[in-house]
Amino acid sequence: MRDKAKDKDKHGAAAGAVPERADWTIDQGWDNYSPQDHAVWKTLFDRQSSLLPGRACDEFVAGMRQLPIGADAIPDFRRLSDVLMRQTGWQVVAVPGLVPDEVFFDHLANRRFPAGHFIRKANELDYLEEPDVFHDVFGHVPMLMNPVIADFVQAYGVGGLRAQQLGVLPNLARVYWYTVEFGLVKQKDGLRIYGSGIASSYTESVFALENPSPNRIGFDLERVMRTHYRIDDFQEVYFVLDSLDDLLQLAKIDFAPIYDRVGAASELQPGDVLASDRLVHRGSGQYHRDGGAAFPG
Ligand code: HBI
Ligand code: FE
Repeated sequence: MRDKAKDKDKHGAAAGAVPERADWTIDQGWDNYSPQDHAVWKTLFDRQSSLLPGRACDEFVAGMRQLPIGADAIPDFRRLSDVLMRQTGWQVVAVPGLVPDEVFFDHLANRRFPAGHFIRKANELDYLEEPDVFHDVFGHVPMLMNPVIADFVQAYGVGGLRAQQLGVLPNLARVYWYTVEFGLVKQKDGLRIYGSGIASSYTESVFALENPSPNRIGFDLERVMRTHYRIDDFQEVYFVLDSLDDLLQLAKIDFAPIYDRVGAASELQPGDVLASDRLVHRGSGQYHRDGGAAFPG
């Protein structure tokens, strides 16, 4: 799972945080990372690198292979941006943590991916309050090397600014959550991870693909827009694309009539199943019925 909601203001940024710059970017300060920081990165990197083969989608593996991302040190965003810019026109900019929605959307709309500059502590490897450099760089950057995801995330930024004005941001945020963060995709050799929240999580990389508890449902835009999600535990449902190219259609259609239809429909709980759902796997729901994660607090 991703970040547990801290006391955040309505946009998600740490309540009361004051940015250095209007766009909330900061210098990554690569030289300031301690040996402990790099050691935590190595632990996380080595765990995922042994876990993801056969679980991460081909596009994730291909993107990672072309990037200066390795075990021994937290990557330098300037070197990531050099490669990313040539491949899909994106760059990685450092931020202190969650930034206000409109700041986040403006960066994405301009192909700037805001990545947390900090890394979690050794005693909290599987518990994230906010996206740190491992979630953002290991999880998101390899997928931004893929042209379809690169276009889709930029379209999300453009769409986010508009959704805010239309007052339908929660509906659009669910689309990002159930794709870019927690999406699964079908491959010839089985279900694979493309969502960054899963790819950067040791425990959820297994749960999302192999645990019998969650539902796995064929992606449908309106269905996803209506469906609440969990921020404090594994997801109760994962939506499955037949191909990443299915996201290209989403970046092209006009969401306004869809927002209207979704607004008139009932909202759905994460564990709900509809007769109209294309069920890939009907979950038992056992994990969440048993109370979910054993995380404190
Ligand atoms: N800020 N740095 C950062 N990373 C995020 O993923 C992020 C954010 N601010 C807002 C946000 N996500 C979500 O609230 C929007 O996607 C809706
Ligand atoms: Fe993320």
